[in-house]
Amino acid sequence: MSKIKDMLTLYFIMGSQDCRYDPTFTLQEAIRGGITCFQFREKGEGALTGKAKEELARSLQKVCRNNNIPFIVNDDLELASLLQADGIHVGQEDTPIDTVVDNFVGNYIGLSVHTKEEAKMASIEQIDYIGVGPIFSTSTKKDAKQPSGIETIQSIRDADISIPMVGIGGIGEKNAESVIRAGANGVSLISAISKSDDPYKATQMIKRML
Ligand code: 3NM
Repeated sequence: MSKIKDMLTLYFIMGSQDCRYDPTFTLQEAIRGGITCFQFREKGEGALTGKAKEELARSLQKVCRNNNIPFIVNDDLELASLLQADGIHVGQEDTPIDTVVDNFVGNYIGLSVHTKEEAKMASIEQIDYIGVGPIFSTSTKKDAKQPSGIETIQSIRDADISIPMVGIGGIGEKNAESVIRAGANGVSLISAISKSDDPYKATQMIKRML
């Protein structure tokens, strides 16, 4: 399997606003439990900004580097470039994808899509993977769209769109396997790990399902 597909298997996303415990500890535990990629998404109510955001990003990046886990920055081209992050991820309403493609020099560019039509428009030459969501209902992203179920993933695969793909939104131990079975290369998730009583155990349980 290709490197990017392996990397997408268990893709953990979080920012300080999502964490029950200290973010650096949470990330360390998630890595110990078996995540394959990390996205720093400092966004929404209570999120850090400016220097505090940068400092947290640097500390999380260090944890990733020490453990050979790719470090992806969500929708902040300046920070991603400053830190020489491994990748950047943007949504449909974030920094325009063309601006990201023209300016980001790291390895991976990810794009969020919500429909098969948006997936069709994602150029495989320019984008390394797509995040498809929300699959199930989520309370983590306040402006998330209506959940689509696994059908969107199936319809993207049925349309022979071969770009690497992860599902997102409301994914946890009980439904992760169904997302993979529908055709995704991996699952991405926030609260199932970041808000768990035991982020290490929660990660391990999800990893076993994949
Ligand atoms: N993007 P949780 S849903 C960040 O639909 C994000 O594009 C989504 O959080 C999308 O795993 C979502 O806690 C939140 O449900 C995912």
